[in-house]
Amino acid sequence: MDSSFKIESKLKQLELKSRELGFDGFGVARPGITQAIERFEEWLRLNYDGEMAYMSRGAAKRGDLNKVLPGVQSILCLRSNYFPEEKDLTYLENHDEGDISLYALDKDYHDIILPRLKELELYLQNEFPGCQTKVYVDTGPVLEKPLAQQAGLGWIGKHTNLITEGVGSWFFLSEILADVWLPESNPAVDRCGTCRECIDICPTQAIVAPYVLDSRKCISYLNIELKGVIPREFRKAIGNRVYGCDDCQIVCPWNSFAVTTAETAYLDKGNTKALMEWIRLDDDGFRARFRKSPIKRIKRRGFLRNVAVALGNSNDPVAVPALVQVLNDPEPLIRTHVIWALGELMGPAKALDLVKTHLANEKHEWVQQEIEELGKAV
Ligand code: B12
Ligand code: SF4
Repeated sequence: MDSSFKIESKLKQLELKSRELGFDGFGVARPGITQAIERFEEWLRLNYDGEMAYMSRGAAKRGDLNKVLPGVQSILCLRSNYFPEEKDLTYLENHDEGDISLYALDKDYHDIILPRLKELELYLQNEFPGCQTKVYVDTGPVLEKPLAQQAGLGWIGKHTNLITEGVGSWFFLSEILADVWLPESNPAVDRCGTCRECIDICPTQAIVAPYVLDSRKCISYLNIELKGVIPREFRKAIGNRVYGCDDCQIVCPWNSFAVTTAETAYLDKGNTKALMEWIRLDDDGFRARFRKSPIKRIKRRGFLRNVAVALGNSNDPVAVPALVQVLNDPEPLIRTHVIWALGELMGPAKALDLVKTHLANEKHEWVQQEIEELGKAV
């Protein structure tokens, strides 16, 4: 068995290796996070996961990491800064541009982080021959935030993102589970204090209590995770956000410490954000533009659904002809939101006339319902 001195020195080497690979935060947690698991189960009971079935499907594993990696003793938690540029709430006034969350401006972080994580895993396996490991970034059945808090990487803020003192919250989390014992770090302490900026700014009141998020109301859920129709009650509040939402983090005072990432894969490469161009994207155009971006996940139909909502919120009638062009789109999800957008821009009576001429034989229930709603507003 290794002496504790040897283990400490191996841990130091691992941390150095992680820095070399571009990780900017490193710590070790034990698998037992009882209180977080209880809170997670309560969150599921309240249906705050909405339609993210993978959250309840993976609940048993999330609640017991032994089911993920038998004999797991240590979780190596890692932080990766993605902060590309300063952002304030004035983006909301830019009605002809769609807003993409800072984490998704360029390359997909899963593709950037996973190979590095695997390299670090290999390094760990060489240091501890025969050890069993698993690596995850975002998509694994792992409660990443409470583990990272235990590993001293930061505390879960009232907006429910992890915040690091002197760093902020613009980073990704990832981890290596291992069946070897590594000395654990000191957990981070909550420094939110009396601040409630994130709760008050949230456009949809999704932070229903400090530290509690009802995903069903969060714009990041509505425009990324939700596959179907965005409930009408949230469409105005979504504004021009077409992928995710950053507001609760923009107003967080701890993010005044954020420094630009050294990782060029996350920087804004100056691609167009013009809603009028995006609404015209066909399948090939969408694939070509977003092939390497996390946005590919929501496919053209999800993206154009969001673009239609943003155009509906633009107050700019110039968008009407472009929207009419996709009124007959084969995807009912797109047709539905285009009808809503036309109602917002033209008024319900004119929009209804137009829609009736274009979609006289409409059969899909989502679209029929949207036309009905327009009729009710006349
Ligand atoms: C599901 C999910 C979502 C859902 C739900 C978010 C959520 N709060 O859970 C949606 C789609 C809304 C979402 C949105 C976003 N996400 Co997300 N998401 C996840 C995912 C896959 C699981 C999170 C989870 O387990 N939720 C379960 C619930 C129960 O957790 P929770 O809300 O944090 O609740 C905990 C605490 O708040 C606490 N708690 C509850 N009550 C109380 C009471 C008190 C008094 C206290 C102290 C604590 C406390 O206990 C709970 C359990 O630990 C993780 C990746 C992963 N595998 O972990 C990424 C992850 C959390 N997401 C991430 C990101 C970047 C985002 C967005 C910022 C993206 C964007 N810009 O649009 C937004 C942020 C929205 C927000 N305000 O949280 C990052 C966060 C990085 C960070 N700094 O924390 C993660 C870690 C992905 C990654 N690998 O980097 N996400
Ligand atoms: S991401 Fe946006 S909608 Fe979601 S909790 Fe934060 S401010 Fe609210």
